[in-house]
Amino acid sequence: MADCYGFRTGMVFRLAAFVAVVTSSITLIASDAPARTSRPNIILIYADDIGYGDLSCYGATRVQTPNVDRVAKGGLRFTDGHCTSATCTPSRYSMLTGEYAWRKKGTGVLPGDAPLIIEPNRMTLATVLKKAGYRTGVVGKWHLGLGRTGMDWNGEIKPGPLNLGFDECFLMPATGDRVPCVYVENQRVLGLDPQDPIQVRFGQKIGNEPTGKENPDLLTMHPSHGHDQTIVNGVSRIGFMTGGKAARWNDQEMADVFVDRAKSFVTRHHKTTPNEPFFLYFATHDIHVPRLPHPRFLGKSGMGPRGDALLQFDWAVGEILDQLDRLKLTDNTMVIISSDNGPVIDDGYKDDAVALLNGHQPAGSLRGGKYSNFEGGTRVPFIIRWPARIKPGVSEALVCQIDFMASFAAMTGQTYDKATAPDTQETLAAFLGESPQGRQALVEHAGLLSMRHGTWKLIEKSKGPKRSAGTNTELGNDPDVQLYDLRTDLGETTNVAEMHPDKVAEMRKLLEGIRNAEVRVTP
Ligand code: NG6
Ligand code: CA
Repeated sequence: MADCYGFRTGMVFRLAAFVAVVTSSITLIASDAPARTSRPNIILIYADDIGYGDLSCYGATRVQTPNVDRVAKGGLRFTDGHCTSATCTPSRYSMLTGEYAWRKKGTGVLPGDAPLIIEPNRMTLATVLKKAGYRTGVVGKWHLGLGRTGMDWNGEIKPGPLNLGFDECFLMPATGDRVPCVYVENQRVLGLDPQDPIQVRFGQKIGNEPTGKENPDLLTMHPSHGHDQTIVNGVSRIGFMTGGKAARWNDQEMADVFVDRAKSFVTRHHKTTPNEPFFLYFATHDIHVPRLPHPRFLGKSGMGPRGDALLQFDWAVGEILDQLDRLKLTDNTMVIISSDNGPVIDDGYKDDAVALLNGHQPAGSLRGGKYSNFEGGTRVPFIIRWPARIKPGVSEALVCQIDFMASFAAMTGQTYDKATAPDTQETLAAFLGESPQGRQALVEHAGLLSMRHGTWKLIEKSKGPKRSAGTNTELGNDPDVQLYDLRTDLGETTNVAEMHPDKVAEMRKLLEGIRNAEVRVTP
């Protein structure tokens, strides 16, 4: 941890020095407050592993997602919208903190017993909105660690979201395929029997419960790679747990449970504090592995559990939309739909996802997917609907989830802390469809850092493997530097680095500047 803080402090110091020069020593940056600030309700629906081509409003034809399409039709659909990273934890970290996760060690995909990786009381997206008078809540997948190292899951689970600006939380602590397979409501495991305490461990077995490796006969879904440790509900997971039997989730009911919680958050705040806006961060488990949607979706997509989970995600979106309609909140609620990384087909379980794809292209016309340096890693569905303010349409602006913090601060007339949120940029006009210009530049993060500048894309040299062994994703590694002109080559098929040495040099310099935090690129 000492290293980690040393690294961060050094970076923040250099950045702060730079910011001080350009802002005449103001530490708390007041966002350029628009003449008229507004406080719509905000529901951020954050999917897990849904790719650029997985939704019908982004061109999918084998699967239909009418509820997501409803949001796209009534809002702004971005064709160049990004998470920051090609996996979950770093994307969520960046979105909530306004800092690129790669600046800080220990922000890769976390085990289920990881301590909270965002410093308690640090300013987050939720804090900014809370300062603006919002009621704030998070429902669903967290995966940013909870408590401190060695935390007892049977006691108070803290620090967590309640120390980061959220008034309430209802969580899956890590991922569906990682223990502990229990829900955490505020600071406790829900439904825990004190006579049957939970213990969780990664790396080494704990307790005597069957595992996928030792007892494959007990499995109802088999791993294809990894995922052979404690068996919960017939599915072996990553990590070991024992006890907490009464508290364990039922995978097939998970979407219903999260949707109920999300809806009750909305209803409660609408009833009790009708004059205050709310911010709900609703992070679904769908469509991450293990894909075990409710039986009512089984077989409905014709594409196996992955397609069925997509239908379940779409249903969840529809439930939220209907609820807003019923409560007459639609007009002044901003609904955002996006995803934490690109798509993956076989992510570790034999669920026929590859065999039943049936021509479906989860990343659309992009190359790569989850884990990849190609665009498929971070370019994801990105839709914002706010009927009272946003004119429906399609935007080609380069936008990123990391910019919610600065942009919503501007929208609500709030400040945020530039020293701890160095990478968030105010792109509110792009989010609202009032400008075709989003960011000029964005660092995309997978195994490497890649640079976007306008429609150019630079991928650093790498001796890494071409494909990931388990998932078979094209990772975008190449011993030569790669430059793509996405305007004419969205699928990153033709490396034009040799034809444009000046552009390569310019983008490398830009990337180095941002990496060393000596350059700020303003939108
Ligand atoms: C990988 C898991 C994968 C998934 C991923 C995290 C194996 C072999 N693979 O390590 O199944 O859980 O981590 O996904 O264990 S994410 O969407 O939360 O980033
Ligand atoms: Ca994910």
